Amino acid sequence: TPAAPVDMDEAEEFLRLFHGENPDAGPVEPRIRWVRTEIELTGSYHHTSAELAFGARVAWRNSARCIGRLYWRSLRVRDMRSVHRAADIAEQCVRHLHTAYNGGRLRPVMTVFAPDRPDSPAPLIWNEQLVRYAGYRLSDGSVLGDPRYVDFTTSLIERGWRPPEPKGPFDVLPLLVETPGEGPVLAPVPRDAVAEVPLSHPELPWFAELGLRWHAVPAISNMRMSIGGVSYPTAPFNGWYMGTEIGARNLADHDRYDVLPEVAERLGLDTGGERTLWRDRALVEVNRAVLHSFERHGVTITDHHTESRRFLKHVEKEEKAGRRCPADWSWIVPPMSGALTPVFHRYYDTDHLRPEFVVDDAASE
Ligand code: HEM
Ligand code: NRG
Repeated sequence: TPAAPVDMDEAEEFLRLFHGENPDAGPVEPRIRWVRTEIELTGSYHHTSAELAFGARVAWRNSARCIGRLYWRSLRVRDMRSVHRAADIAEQCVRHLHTAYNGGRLRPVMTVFAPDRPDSPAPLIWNEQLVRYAGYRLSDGSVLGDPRYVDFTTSLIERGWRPPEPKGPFDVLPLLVETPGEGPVLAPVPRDAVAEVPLSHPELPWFAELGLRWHAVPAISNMRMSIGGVSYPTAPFNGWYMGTEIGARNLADHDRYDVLPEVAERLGLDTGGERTLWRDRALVEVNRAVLHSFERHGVTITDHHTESRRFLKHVEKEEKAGRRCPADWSWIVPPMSGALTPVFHRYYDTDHLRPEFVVDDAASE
C-alpha cells in the first residue's frame, strides 16, 4: 500500500526543531517554503543529510523505553537511502555490523534505507534484529535454541533457508529483506559479521561447560523511525548491551533460554521451594558471568547500576537544556535488583515527542 502524503504540520514542526537546535543551518522559513512545495508536488519531501542525522539522534533522545540515552549525540548515521536492491540492503546491514562492532569497542550506529513515499513503498527487514538465534521445535515438544523465534525460524525454512546440521542452540538466522520489486529475499549473515562472546564465570569453572554465548551487537531492525512526517520503516540501529538484557531476560526468562534451573542445580542450591530464593541466587551468577565474559573478551557492555546513574544524569542534562525527557518507568527500571538502582525511586515525564521510533508489527510477523 502506498504511503499517504506527508502531513505538512509534522514536517514544519520538525524543521523548526532542527533549525532551532542548529542555528548554523540558517533561517527556517525558506526551507519550510521549499518543503511545502515539494509535498504539494510529490506528496513527500527529501531530508537533507543533516536533517536526517539530527532526526535520527532525536528519535533516540525521545525513546522513552531506552536507558542508554546519555549518548544520543554520538549516533553515527549511515545514509543508505539510495540503496534499493535486497542483496545490497543485506550487504549494508553486514557492513553496519562490522562498523558497529569496531573490534569490540562498540559504536552506536544507524543505517537508514529509503523511506515510504506515495509513489514507492520502502524496503522492509522482517527480522526483529540483525542478529537473532534460531529456535527449533523438536519432536518431543521441547525447543532447541531461542523459543522466541520458533515461528520466524519455521517461516524462514519454508522460504528456503537450510539450517546448519547439526542444528545448535545458537544458530544465526539469515536476513529476510523485502523490496517492492523483488518480494521477500533471504540473505545469509556471514559468520565473520557476527561477533559473539562465550560465557564463563569469574569463579565457577563449570559455567563455561553450559555452552552459553550471546552476540555482541544488539541491532534492532523492526522499528519504524518517523521524522517530520516521513516514515522510515527500515533503519536498523544499535548501541551496546546492558548485561541484564542478556542475563536477566534472554537467558533467564522461562519462555526464552530458561537457564536458571540448571544453574541452580550446578550451584547445589535447594530448589525444593521458592523461599530459598534459588532463582534469585542463580540469576545473580548468570549476570556476573555475562558482564565478566564481555569484559574479558574486550566487548563493550554496561551494568545496570552504572547505566541507571548515567540515565539520571541524562534526565538532568535534558532538564537544563529546557527539554522534556519522556521515560517509561516499567522499561527503564532494570529487570533485576530494581530498587537497588536510582531510576526506581522516582517518576518520569510520560508525554511523547517526535521524531520517534514506533514498533511496526507488519515488519516483524
Ligand atoms: C530500549 C539500552 C542505544 C533506542 C533499550 C533497553 C535498554 C537499552 C536496556 C530496554 C530493552 C529491553 O528491555 O528489551 C541501551 C544502551 C545503549 C542503547 C545501553 C548504548 C548506547 C540505543 C540506540 C538507540 C536506542 C543507539 C536508537 C538509535 C532504543 C529504543 C528502545 C530501547 C527505541 C525501545 C525498544 C522497544 O520498544 O522494544 N535500550 N540502548 N537505544 N533503546 Fe536503547
Ligand atoms: N533487549 C533486546 C535489545 C533491545 C535494545 N537494547 C539495546 N539497544 N541495548 C535484546 O536483544 O536483548 N541498543 O540499541 O543498544
